[in-house]
Amino acid sequence: MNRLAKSQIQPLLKSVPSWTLGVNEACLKRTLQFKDFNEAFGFMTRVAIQADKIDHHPNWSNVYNKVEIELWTHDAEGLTTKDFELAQFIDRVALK
Ligand code: H2B
Repeated sequence: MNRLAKSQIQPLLKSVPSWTLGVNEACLKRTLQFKDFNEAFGFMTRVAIQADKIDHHPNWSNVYNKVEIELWTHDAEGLTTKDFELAQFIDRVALK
């Protein structure tokens, strides 16, 4: 899968307004805060199951109720459409 060019990324970003771009369009970033650890880990579990299903995994960290996520395609060394698909999935899970 090919790394997206800057001109391709800008319109796709509109579909994931909660995400910001890393330096040099290297990744998509989002920080989420939940009520407590149980809610944060439940969210991570739902995302992890989907990530493994589509073989596309987030770089993330968790401290208590906070989850910091960075998405990029390691093989492409940048962003691909798979990152935007996973970001959209994460946004849907976060709303529940
Ligand atoms: N996740 C992400 N974010 N980027 C990848 O390039 C990637 C992945 N590659 N998950 C997959 C796994 C690859 O390593 C396996 C072998 O399919």
